[in-house]
Amino acid sequence: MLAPRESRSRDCRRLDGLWRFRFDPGGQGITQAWWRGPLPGAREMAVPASYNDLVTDTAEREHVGDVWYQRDVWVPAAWAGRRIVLRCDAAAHHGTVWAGDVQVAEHAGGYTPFEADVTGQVRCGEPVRVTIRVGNELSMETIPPGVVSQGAGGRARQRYFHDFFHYAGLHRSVWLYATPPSYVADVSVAVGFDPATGTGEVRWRARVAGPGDTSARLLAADGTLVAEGTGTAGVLTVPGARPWSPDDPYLYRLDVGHGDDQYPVPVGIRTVAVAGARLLLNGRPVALRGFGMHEDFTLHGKGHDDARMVRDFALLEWIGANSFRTSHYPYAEEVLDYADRRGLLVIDEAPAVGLHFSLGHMGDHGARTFGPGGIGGPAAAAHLAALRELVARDRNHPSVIAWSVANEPDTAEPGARDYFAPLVSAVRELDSSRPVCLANVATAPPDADVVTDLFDLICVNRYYGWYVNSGDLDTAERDLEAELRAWARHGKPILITEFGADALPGLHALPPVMWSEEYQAALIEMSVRVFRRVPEVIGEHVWNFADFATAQAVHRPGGNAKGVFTRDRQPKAAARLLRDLWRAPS
Ligand code: GCB
Repeated sequence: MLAPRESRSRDCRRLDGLWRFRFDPGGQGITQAWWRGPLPGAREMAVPASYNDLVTDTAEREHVGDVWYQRDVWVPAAWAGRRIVLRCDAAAHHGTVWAGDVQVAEHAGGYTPFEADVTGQVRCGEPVRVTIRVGNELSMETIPPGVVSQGAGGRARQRYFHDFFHYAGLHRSVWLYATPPSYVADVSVAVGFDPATGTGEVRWRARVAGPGDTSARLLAADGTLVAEGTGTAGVLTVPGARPWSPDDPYLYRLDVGHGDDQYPVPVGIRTVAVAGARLLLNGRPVALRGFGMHEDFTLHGKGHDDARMVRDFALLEWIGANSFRTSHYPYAEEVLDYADRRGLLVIDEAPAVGLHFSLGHMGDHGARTFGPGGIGGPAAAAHLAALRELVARDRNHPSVIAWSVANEPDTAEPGARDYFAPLVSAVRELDSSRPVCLANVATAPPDADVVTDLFDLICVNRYYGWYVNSGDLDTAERDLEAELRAWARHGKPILITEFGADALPGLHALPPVMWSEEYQAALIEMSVRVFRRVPEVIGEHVWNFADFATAQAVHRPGGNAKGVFTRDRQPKAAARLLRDLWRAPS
């Protein structure tokens, strides 16, 4: 689905700001048709933002069920005769949208956009009432999964198996935008680059609607025309192409035209491939340095925030990182646009997290994940839909170098193979140009895991020195190396997608002990030393970039403290260590 972008033919209005808002603990909104008039008993709520940390009442912060957002929007008179679209970038985790009295869209999944043509429901020059119902209930049929139960006072409680707070609300912008009646509906771009000749290739395929001619024009960053073609699909050759890379994130622009419509797609010409145990970018081995991150910030929760994003990228540059994983869900499109421009390499992850019901602190010891009563067909269908939407949304971003289909599912269970094999094939069919991976969990080591051969990269999350060998970095060093050498037998590149330790900012200890800033730094230093000894290891992503909110738990003081930056984005001791390691000339 195309992101809203301004062009000579398109007008976009972000509907950010204060909306009328109401909790719906009794689920009356539907029976009382709250969309038919001004939302009864409404207060105001900020969009985009999670609502959870903006309220002062526990039952509201931890509310399970629907909330309602509403506002009146003026439809510009100048939009008469145009196609008008209402789009929601993210309704976490289930959204239903009405324009006036008419339901125009419904969507499951909290991290991908959806939209509706509302031309027939609005009058130009008049306001339209936009109402959005947002639900946050998880089940065994949703991705991620969760369980709702009845607590004291008849209040619903929700339990989930992932280690980040289940924020909810309108986390990203809502838009009203206009295009000509004949328009570009979708564009997919595939690029090629031959390092030997310096020739680039840009293949485009457009879906269009309405009468008109279709064309594609590739422009250099300074606006000069590089190549052009006509029709809904074609190949443009770019002799002497300037390839996109972290050192030089050069972007061309592909203007796709149809009738009077014009849609601009930023294009980076680059290739990604796996060759033996190497990951190649533009034909050259690349080593990944960076983090698993979260969309998480004080007050905003998971609400997209440009200011936070700019700070995060400034810190990534400061510390010498070249990559990150969108753990554990697709991030806002603004983040990928920015990564394209800043030259960050992104592992783009589906929101499939917590598919491991027996995992220590998150689940019930011994519980099965895949099969009756657990994850089965409906969850697989939701997972497939999430993957389709992920690839459809993000495939044109040069920054995206791999798809991660899930984080830490129980891949030691035999049922995991039947579950994942079709999903991996589907992703490959949707996009054959990027490696596919899955972040492996510690309970599925090389001799127990049943899915690794399905993937191009071996991604492992490991906590030697923290959850195992707690406080004993010497034994941790031995055991980490032994396990990585076992994974190396697959002959594939290994990326450590998580390693790290909690550190309470300001807690110091000499010699280092767990929870101190020094211990976190020492564990990271030890781990990196091991990674450098195993040639198949092509990258390291520390868990986590910054401290983040989680569900309340005895081992989560104020949330997860594995950030090398605090939640307000100031460095802990480990940040300085990483800066020295990653910025040192190699
Ligand atoms: C993991 C998970 C991540 C957690 C982390 C931790 O393995 O993938 O979501 O936050 O461990 O800190 O326990």
